[in-house]
Amino acid sequence: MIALPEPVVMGVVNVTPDSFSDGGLLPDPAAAVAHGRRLLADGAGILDVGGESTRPGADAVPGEEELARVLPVVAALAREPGARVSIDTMKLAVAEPALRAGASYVNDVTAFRHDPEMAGLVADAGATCCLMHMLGEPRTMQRDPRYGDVVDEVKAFLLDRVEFAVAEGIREDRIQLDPGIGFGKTVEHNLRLLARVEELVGLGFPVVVGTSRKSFLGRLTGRQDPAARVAATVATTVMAYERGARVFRVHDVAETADALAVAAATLRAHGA
Ligand code: HH2
Repeated sequence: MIALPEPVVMGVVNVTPDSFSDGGLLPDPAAAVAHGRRLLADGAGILDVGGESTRPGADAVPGEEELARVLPVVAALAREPGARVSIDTMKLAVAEPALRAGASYVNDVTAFRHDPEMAGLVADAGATCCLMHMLGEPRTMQRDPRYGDVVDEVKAFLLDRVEFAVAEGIREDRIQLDPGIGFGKTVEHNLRLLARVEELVGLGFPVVVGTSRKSFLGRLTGRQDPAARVAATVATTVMAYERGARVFRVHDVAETADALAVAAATLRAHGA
């Protein structure tokens, strides 16, 4: 058995009125900062601050508004001891001030396709980035998504984006990859990507997985309320960790951190 790296929990801090599972819960920067602090105490290694929902059908948010939502939160959380802050944005005009305010990770769900200059920005800042697969764009991505072999197509896409990122000057050890669970995928596509996550791990970059509370888990369990999908989220997280995924983007940090601690200890015992 290969030794698995320590798992990292990326806690979601959505400063949005309309996110699919927690929109409007953090109405002002103070509430968002308090939430971020709680997630740190619960075991988050990275805090992912976002100001624009990417749920299917979501409307785009103007850059100035997105920036006004996230910047005070990024600045305050980056000052917390031990905090690593990620900016969840596809916009250069948001990522640039966020990096200056202390973020050190850029989570771009378009993998630099929306704003290709983001790659140079990340390279110059020496930040880490997450390159995520998405078929189409948030407004339309869930309209009948089709693939030949979803895993092969996601792999090919991610390798292409790695090539672009490296050509723009980003160091390979600053790149992480994400299959984009729920982004232009049916339930079956999501399950296939999770079942075969080791093929993505085989590309040689840390793999980020974000299943948290997503609708395919509701379809599988019958749970309409996203907040009731925590156990389902934890199940996918532990299985993906065992298959080699490294970073888990979740809303429910305490539950996920506990599950991963037990999973990691069990896997260590197997290798001992
Ligand atoms: N999922 C969401 C947003 N950002 N980033 C990465 N790297 N991977 C993901 O799976 C991912 C992501 C969607 O979740 P959430 O932030 O809760 O919802 P919304 O986009 O509605 O704000």
